Amino acid sequence: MSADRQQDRLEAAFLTSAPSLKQCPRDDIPEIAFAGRSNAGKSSVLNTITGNKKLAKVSKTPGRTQLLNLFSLASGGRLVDLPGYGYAKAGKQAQEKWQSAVNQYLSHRDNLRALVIVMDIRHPNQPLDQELIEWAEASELPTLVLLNKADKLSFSRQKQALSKFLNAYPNSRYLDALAFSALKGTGRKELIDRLMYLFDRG
Ligand SMILES: Nc1nc2c(ncn2[C@@H]2O[C@H](COP(=O)(O)OP(=O)(O)O)[C@@H](O)[C@H]2O)c(=O)[nH]1
Ligand SMILES: [Mg+2]
Repeated sequence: MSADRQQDRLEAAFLTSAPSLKQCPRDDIPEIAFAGRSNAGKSSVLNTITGNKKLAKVSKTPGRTQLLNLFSLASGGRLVDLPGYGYAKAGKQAQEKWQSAVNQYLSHRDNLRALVIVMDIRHPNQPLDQELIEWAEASELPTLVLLNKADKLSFSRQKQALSKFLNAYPNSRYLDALAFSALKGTGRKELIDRLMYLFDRG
């Protein structure tokens, strides 16, 4: 991997979709997983850091939305797009399926290095987000929250939302957050640097 090389986008290619942990490829390459409520902008975030609009198209393919979508980075490492949670129209069964696939992956994937949780900055820290954050903290898994759609708020409101969010977790040692805008590119460079750092520290 290339700690010394500054990157302004992560070159990525679709690797495979897996319905559950069992069908995931061998865990010999470090992975960083992306999670979040449906519509928070997870696909848009992946697009903006990879500079590839086709990536999200892959995860939007009907039937693939309930799958774990894996992308290989040219610089080494993989990004894993986890199925979005909390979609109101998804039935109870679909929600349970999400939970079991995601729980399995998060709990047992040995090459998982970090978690990125995408939230809408206007409605952050919903119950399922909180559950995931508390689980990650207990698991000592580095977690970066993106308060996405920051372009919807003034700069001072963004700062406010960010401190309010972080103040909700005063004792967390593994959590950090950034105001982000997939639309405007806010936080993009910082996210790429942090991902590279998380991969490099192995
Ligand atoms: N204003 C704004 N809209 C965004 C941003 N990111 C995503 N969206 C919009 O939010 C909606 C859901 O985005 P998508 O990436 O499909 O969310 P996903 O379900 O989490 O993958 C789409 O209409 C996007 O265009 C952002 O940073 N700013
Ligand atoms: Mg998506």
